[in-house]
Amino acid sequence: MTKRALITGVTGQDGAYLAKFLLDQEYEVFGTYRRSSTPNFWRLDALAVIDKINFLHADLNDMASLLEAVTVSEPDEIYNLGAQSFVGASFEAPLLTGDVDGLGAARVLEVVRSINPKIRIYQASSSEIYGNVANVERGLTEETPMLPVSPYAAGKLYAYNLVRIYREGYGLFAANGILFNHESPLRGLEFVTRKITNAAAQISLGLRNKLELGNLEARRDWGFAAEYVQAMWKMLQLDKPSDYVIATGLSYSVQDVLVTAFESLGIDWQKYVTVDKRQMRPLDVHNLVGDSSKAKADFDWNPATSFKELIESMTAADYDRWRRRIDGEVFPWDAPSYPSESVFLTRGPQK
Ligand code: NAP
Ligand code: G4F
Repeated sequence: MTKRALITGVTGQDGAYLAKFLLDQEYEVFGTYRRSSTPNFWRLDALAVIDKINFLHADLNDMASLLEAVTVSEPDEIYNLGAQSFVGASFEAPLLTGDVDGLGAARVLEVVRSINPKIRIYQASSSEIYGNVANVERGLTEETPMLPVSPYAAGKLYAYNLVRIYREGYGLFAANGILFNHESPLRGLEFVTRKITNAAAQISLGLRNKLELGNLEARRDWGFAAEYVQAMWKMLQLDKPSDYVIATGLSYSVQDVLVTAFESLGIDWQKYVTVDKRQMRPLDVHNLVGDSSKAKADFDWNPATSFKELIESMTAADYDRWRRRIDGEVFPWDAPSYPSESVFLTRGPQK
């Protein structure tokens, strides 16, 4: 029988890759979207899945909309990817971030507990929840204590704990994926990797001449998003739910991203980059390295794309996009597209 999956945050980077992966596995895919004044379906358009998803209007702040989305879609699996996902912005909007990232997950769990406790839930947890713990180089595991240093991470830690509580207390099949940073050409432009690869492409084509960044010394464990969404799915196919670290095991600095991106286009980053204090956070995580031995042992997950391949492919994609735009080509993200009306599911009038 065809399995049904509901993805919150289907319009985001991971939502788009996961939707494509699940469609390739012959799932029927339902995805929640938020109404916005400008259509925001460009990633789904870029992956050619825009008309294969059933869209439901729902917001993690709105319990009624989540109840409706789960009732209508009748999913076997829910992937809760929706979030205010930008750590920097969480310092500007701590209450909203806590509501969406923390309480939003609680709402999803409550809806499942009350409607159909057999639905399996994936919760998008994050390596940010560790904060600045000691001995990072050994690799952070599922057992490492967590000490968040941002409102984003505090909200995600609340959600992480609630997943564990609902699993142990109510017997729900709920799993936390503690994913370390993962990137792609579909990454939002505000995140540091894509900010750099996009700027490097523009600089090399003469479209801009400076790039302002914050903390160049911060280190992260960066992998490729399309590989990470497969781990999400694998976690929900196990006999028993658990929490899993998903990471490459290697960390690189923001400066390493700069060097790799600019060198791949034959330019010297030092001529263009300045440090802008406004890009610094009140608190920042200095270094993150994950150890995904448990994921390897339980469901044979391994990252395949190296840091260099990842940053070079993102830079090449940005360069190609700007080059073709100069030549007059129009892209999905330039001319916002909208799914065909038939894929929108609405409540409609009462029968
Ligand atoms: P993303 O590109 O920023 O996508 C976030 C998604 O959440 C978007 O679809 C967004 O919708 C949606 N959203 C925002 N507020 C919402 C709300 N109130 N109700 C419902 N949906 C809402 O993030 P991502 O990189 O794909 O990450 C996916 C998830 O994994 C997030 O929970 C993130 O915190 C977590 N995570 C990401 C990483 C990473 O490195 N990428 C690592 C660890 C954990 P709009 O399109 O309408 O804004
Ligand atoms: O790219 P970032 O904004 O990602 P961050 O904060 O690590 O968060 C991402 O990964 C988390 C998993 O660990 C996710 F949970 C979260 O949703 C998100 O996807 O920043 C990376 C580092 C930080 O230390 C930041 O201070 O880069 C530093 N940085 C330096 N200059 C900058 C900049 N970050 C951004 N966004 N912009 C800069 O100009």
